[in-house]
Amino acid sequence: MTVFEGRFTDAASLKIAVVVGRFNDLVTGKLLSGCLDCLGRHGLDVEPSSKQVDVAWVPGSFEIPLVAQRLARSGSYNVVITLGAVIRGDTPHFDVVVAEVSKGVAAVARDTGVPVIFGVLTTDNLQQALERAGIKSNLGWSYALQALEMGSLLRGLPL
Ligand code: INI
Repeated sequence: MTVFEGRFTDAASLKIAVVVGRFNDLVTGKLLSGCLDCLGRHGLDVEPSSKQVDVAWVPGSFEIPLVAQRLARSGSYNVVITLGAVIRGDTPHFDVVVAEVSKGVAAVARDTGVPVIFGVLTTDNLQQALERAGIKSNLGWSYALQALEMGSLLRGLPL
């Protein structure tokens, strides 16, 4: 029996792209900080001169799948992390954006074979989003860990 499992001890050589939405950047900026902090503390180069971790900003979560797809298809990255914050308002816009970004991100991973981490917060209000972006915990950190695990796992799976 072969047990396939991602490791965190062999992940320091992974190439990672992060796609982050500017909409609600009070939240997404904090998710990005937590994400980069985690990657850096696992041995990846997250300095501005890094050739290992790249960051692409998009206007909002709706635009995330297109840019994630381009980066995943480039063959330059082992994993793509997506970061966004969709906060419920008084209109159905929330549901439209959430449906598109969640289905879009899943489709990119399946279509390209590159793992794409879904780091888009969907909350009822700004308070809930901020609690998940640094006030209580920072889910950006967790998304980075999941990226390392998936990058390591995929590298070990048969083609
Ligand atoms: N984009 C978000 O990332 N979060 C939101 O909460 C949001 N709301 O509520 O409207 C949002 N809208 C912008 C959308 O993602 C696109 O950028 C825009 O529609 C242009 O295509």
